[in-house]
Amino acid sequence: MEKINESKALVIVDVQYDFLPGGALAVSEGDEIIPVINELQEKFDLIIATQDWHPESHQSFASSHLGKTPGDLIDLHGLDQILWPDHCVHYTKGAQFAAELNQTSWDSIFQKGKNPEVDSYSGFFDNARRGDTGLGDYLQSKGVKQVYIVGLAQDYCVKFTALDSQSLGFETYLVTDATRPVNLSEKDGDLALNEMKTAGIHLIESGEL
Ligand code: VGL
Ligand code: ZN
Repeated sequence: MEKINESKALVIVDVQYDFLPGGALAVSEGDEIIPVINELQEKFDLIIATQDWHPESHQSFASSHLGKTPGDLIDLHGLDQILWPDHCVHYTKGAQFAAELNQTSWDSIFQKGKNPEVDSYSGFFDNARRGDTGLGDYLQSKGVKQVYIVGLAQDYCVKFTALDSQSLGFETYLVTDATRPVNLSEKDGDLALNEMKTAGIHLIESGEL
């Protein structure tokens, strides 16, 4: 397959067991994107993965707050925080990448969510926009101009990664058949698509690449 020139990077967001069917924070049909991503990878010379990587007792976990359950909303150090089931606890199986996902051509992995006091949906910055994973500088140092985003979940980590990518000046593409929403509310996935489109992110299908 023809490789796209090197100014393009593929960013694979959080394709980890806890976000797949049977996982702690399962995205329905999340597994269906894996073959699509594997085929897409052949078209990129630069491939990056992000990995949600939380310590036990992360403050985004409902279990860290007495009397709270997943889906509850709290104020966490001044930021709205949705509380999640325990997920992607570092070094556990749930935090591992799906074995079916081809990892042989990956150039780098950026972990996020390590600070227990702040959640981190984006692969670039934490939700307070203080912590920086280094992904932006890394892409810049490689001469990347266009960033293609795939992975989970469309309405959280994919959306915020795409919005940060676009705001950092990368021409950003969301590959819509290579992502799925968690849909805490049934319209969340569609709302996320609209939000990304409004921000100037290109919505494309894998067949267009
Ligand atoms: C994610 C909620 C909490 C995601 C990660 O990868 O979309 N969502 N942590
Ligand atoms: Zn998380």
